[in-house]
Amino acid sequence: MTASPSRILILVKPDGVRRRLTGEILRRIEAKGYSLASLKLVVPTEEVLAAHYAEHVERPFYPGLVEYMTSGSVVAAVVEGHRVIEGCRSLMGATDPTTAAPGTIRGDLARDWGSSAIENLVHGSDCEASAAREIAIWFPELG
Ligand code: IDP
Repeated sequence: MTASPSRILILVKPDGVRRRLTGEILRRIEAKGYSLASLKLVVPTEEVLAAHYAEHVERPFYPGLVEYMTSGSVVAAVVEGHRVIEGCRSLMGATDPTTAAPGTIRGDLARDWGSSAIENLVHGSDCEASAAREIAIWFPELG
């Protein structure tokens, strides 16, 4: 018997949508073998971001992060598959795109533009608990 698939919340951030990389980012995730379960285009509110980035609200870079994340549309997706969190985190690469490994989404497609928030194209939940929490924030209709 196969274990039930894990889920992850993926966001193509505003720089990814603006640079027309949504298809490329989702293509890499699908090409790896994971499945899209839900998908939508949204302009996030500050309330959604405060919930999503609750661990960062007190950090000095938070105002810049909100400015970045509300600068345009975001594509939100629920992606499924066995060990999908590890798999997508590996595809995404490290937070800092300057040093993210070549071959990863951030390493291949993102760079530092000198802005106050690190623009790195994509978000992916870092563990099962975060994924459940973030999916409930971005897709309350699935609850
Ligand atoms: P992750 O997205 O790789 O999981 P987190 O540490 O959860 O990284 O940070 C969330 C997001 O906040 C990052 O993807 C990046 O856009 C931004 N960020 C993180 N650290 C900094 C920083 O030191 N300066 C500016 N922006 C940051």
